[in-house]
Amino acid sequence: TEIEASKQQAAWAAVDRHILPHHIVIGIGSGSTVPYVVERIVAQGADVNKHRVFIPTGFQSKELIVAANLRLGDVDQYPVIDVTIDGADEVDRDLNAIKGGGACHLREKVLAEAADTFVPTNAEGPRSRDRLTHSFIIVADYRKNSEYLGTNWKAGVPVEVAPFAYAKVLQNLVLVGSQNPKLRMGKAKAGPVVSDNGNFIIDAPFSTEDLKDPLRILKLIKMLTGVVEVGLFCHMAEAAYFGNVDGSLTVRW
Ligand code: DER
Repeated sequence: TEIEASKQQAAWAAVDRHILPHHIVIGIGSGSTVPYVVERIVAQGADVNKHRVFIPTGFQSKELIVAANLRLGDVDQYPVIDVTIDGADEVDRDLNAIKGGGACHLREKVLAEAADTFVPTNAEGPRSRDRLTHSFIIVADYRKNSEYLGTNWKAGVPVEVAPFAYAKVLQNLVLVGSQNPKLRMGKAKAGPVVSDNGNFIIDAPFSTEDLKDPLRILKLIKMLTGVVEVGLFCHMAEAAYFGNVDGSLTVRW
């Protein structure tokens, strides 16, 4: 389909430009676009991949890496990652993203943040945040490319919560402006979706107006007791690749 072709196009272009021979530790995201990222990395050949280690953002991501016969690593062994490539549910004009459609956004955000390249101020001086280069790259089909968050993605901001606290968090999300937040229920499972971390997911819709300042909404939600992580990735992505319906590619940074 056009959507699958546009996912593949975005993924292949991002790998070709951002997964280079000297990149060793690579974060692999979750969802239906990242399989095209893995296939393109495999196509770079066993010689370059045998030196690399691949860090998953959840069970599905781990299965992808193992099935591709790539070396699996953990973020506790490799806390600094060269490049992380991941999908998104929606991306705005400032490269802020809604993520968590696949209920993997806690580990995704940890790996997105770990993909920082610190350039020290000078060789002698202490390593510092002289120039922080996020090597977190988003790949997505054209449906995700929006001016503002909430334009196309109507399911709400995914919020990972401790199961014990979910009812309180639902109430408090309304107080901070969410319209009709809902506990995410399983489709092929009776009861709520449970994340790879054993937590529940709440989908919290906010108005497009509110989501024009996603950082404000992120801070409001993150401060609610019982919230584990929020599917708003603000000022994190270095670039975003979108495949278009007509076969062209849009790259934003
Ligand atoms: O949950 C996520 O953030 C995933 O990255 C996912 O939403 C990406 O969506 P995709 O299946 O369209 O790639």
